Amino acid sequence: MTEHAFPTAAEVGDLLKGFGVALPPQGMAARTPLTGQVLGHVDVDSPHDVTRKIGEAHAAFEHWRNIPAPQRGELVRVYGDLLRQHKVALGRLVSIEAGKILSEGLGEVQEMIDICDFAVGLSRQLYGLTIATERPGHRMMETWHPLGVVGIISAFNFPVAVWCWNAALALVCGDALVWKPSEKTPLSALVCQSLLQRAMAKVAGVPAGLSQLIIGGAEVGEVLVNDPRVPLISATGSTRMGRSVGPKVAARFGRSLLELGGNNGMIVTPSADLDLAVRAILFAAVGTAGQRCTTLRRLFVHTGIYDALMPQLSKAYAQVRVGSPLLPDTLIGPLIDKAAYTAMQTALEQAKAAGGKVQGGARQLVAQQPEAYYVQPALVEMPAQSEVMQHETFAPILYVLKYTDLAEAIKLHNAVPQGLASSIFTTDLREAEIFLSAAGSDCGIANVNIGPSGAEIGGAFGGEKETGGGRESGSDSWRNYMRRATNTINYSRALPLAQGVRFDL
Ligand code: UN1
Repeated sequence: MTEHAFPTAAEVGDLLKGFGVALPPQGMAARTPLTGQVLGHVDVDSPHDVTRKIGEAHAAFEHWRNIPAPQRGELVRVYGDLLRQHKVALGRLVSIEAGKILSEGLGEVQEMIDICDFAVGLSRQLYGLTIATERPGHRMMETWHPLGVVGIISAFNFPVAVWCWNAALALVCGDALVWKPSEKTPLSALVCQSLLQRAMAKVAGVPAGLSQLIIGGAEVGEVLVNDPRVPLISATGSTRMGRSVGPKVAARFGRSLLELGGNNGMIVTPSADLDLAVRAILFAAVGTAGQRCTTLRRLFVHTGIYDALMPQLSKAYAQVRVGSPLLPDTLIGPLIDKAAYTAMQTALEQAKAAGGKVQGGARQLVAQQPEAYYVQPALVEMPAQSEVMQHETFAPILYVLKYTDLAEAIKLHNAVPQGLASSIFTTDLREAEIFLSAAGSDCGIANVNIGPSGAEIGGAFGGEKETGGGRESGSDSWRNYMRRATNTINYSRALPLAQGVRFDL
């Protein structure tokens, strides 16, 4: 395999062949944001195909739910091993398809491996409670059962890890999978699916239709979302997408697990370790070219340290290397497409109109890659938290505001519709604890002395308000993928009724 800074269709074809994936001559175009060029084509599913695939997944579920959970874990263990073997090639494909730098592409595959390990352990720990009953000679308990077919809708920015958070847990929980990846990243989805098929073939007793992949646009997702045979839809993407998906699933009394937009903030207090803060800000704000749902977008800096922090930050911004994400020195790869670039420029214009002072934001590598959208990250000093800061613009724009009082900063921090991730930089115990308290950050993720992004898989991941309320990945998120039955067992010879009710003939 020849490795270039800018991939060719031939290189990607070879890479896919290594995974046993062959592309058809026609279909939906798969592009790379590194050059904007078409890498190949993929078959698109019709609504009829989607309905059939859901049926196949459902039939597989009816078999899979009877397999003991530790044996289901064996499938995930084998899958994790395959991911270890193929980490480098899959990480590279993720970089090529999503535009993130190689170490982040590899990191994403590592997240898959980590969640597989987590799920394997979990396959022996799907615990229910035993509950004290008020009746003599009775026992009460909770049993967790497999839920059914889980529909997974994933976004371009984490094209493989977020699917795997869902898939690894759902599989050990006894569910079948139907995955609709972003139309922008079909190739890495084909590879994940092909590797999972390989794992399935290695483990005895796995039903053939257990994992289905559906490729296409919103019309394909719509069929999945509306099908009553899919009790859970786990969807990651924009708040706009969630607004469309959530009510449709609710209308048929399905469950949804939504991971939607973030508008993540950080407060830097006077006692903060500024060197640490600058490094954390840089990674959180410009990593993945500002295209993480956890990307740092709003920075609140205390007036007492503003003049010390801003020059350091500004210098760091000027030094960031933008270019091919496949080169080892690059820190920022391209935006996903032209629409992302246009949205970024529109937001910067709005910020300027609201009195913002903008550093950076210009397009890069235009002559070399005219069809790709590389940008210098933008640092924007704002006079107030104006309208543009209420929205998530999926690009590397960091808005900076001054504050004087922590309570006021927390209030501003929480005064946006989204509630995903947040952080405070402080060495003052009181400030840290206030930020983490009930009256502090209103987000699903609240950190101290680390940025808002780059979460480990062990914690529950997700956020409040317009972020959608879902929690996936670690902690007890597995419960989303199972149904709970409360069981009361009478082992006495009497029939006492609860609450002392009498009903004797
Ligand atoms: C996302 O952007 O959809 O915490 C997920 C993080 C990553 C996951 C981001 N582990 O930044």
